[in-house]
Amino acid sequence: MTKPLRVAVTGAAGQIGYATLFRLASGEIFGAQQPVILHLIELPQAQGALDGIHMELDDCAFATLAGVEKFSSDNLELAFKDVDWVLCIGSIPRGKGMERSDLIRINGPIFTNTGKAINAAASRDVKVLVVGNPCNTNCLIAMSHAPDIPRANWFAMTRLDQNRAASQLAIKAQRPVAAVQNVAIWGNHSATQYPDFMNAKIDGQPASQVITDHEWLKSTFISTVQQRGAAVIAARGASSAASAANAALDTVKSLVNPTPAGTCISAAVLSDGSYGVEEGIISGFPLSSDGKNWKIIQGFQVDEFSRSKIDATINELKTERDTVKDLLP
Ligand code: NAX
Repeated sequence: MTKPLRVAVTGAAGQIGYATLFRLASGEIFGAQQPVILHLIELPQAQGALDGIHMELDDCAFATLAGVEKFSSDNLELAFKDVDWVLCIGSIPRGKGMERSDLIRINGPIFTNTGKAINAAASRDVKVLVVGNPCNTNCLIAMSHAPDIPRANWFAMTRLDQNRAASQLAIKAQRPVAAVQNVAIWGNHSATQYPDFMNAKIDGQPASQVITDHEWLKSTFISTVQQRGAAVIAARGASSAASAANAALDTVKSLVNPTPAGTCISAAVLSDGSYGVEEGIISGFPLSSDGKNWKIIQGFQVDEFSRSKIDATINELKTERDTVKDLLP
């Protein structure tokens, strides 16, 4: 029998965590022949909710679900024992009147502990996807505290931005979203991110040839994607949940399967200096995977307009890194 994969989800009882678990258990992400053991991790006060989720997982009778284990976040070494994947979703969301820098200071220590525990207990080949915001900088903190885990195994989530951008281009071009490919998200998962229409393709043609309203591409398109999270909150009264869970699962699927030629995956990874992005920060790049290893795709066009947008979002990431300097070993 195939050895089960152990997949840990922090914040498992939260709205994104809840929307993630059932699809992880169903066989959709790792395949119908790959058993999965879920490690559900929550704050001590949310353990009751995990019991309910466990019942629901049992009630789905998923053939690929080989086990459910529940853990409190105050014993992370136990929670991460031998795990192959960690989805770091649990964190404190931004409250009213809270600045981004306040959030970094509140959530930063969570990721210090997360990194240390992953380093101590997880599989040596563990892959980590950080969703909890500010996800790029939280990923940097956790990675910095896990010196024994390869740097290539750390990701922060920009896939929701990529999916949002692809949909906006499809709507504008009046084409199905499947016709839109190669959309990169550069920099930070924040309102400074740069959704790159310059290298995007629609039906294999440059998006800027299919969509001739270049003013729309340079202004409305970018700001719509940058502000989409806030627009969902304003309309729904709660932040993106199912779409965020979907994006986390899309990220995992895209990394464990080969990337089709002519397309890219969007995720934030440790910069190696590609495209002039300062080394040592976690930035969104266009990636491709062979199903095991990924690389930053080279050769994307970066003109003066894109350069200024990329520089702005990288500057924000540098500021975030400086805000948490004392949390980086
Ligand atoms: P919820 O508040 O619904 O759920 C968070 C859960 O995490 C709660 O159940 C809480 O008990 C738990 N938690 C808090 N601290 C924890 C810790 N130290 N260990 C384990 N669990 C802990 O938030 P939700 O809507 O699920 O959002 C989760 C995170 O995703 C937030 O930080 C949010 O900002 C971030 N997002 C990131 C996105 C991205 O694209 N990267 C988009 C969606 C989302 O906004």
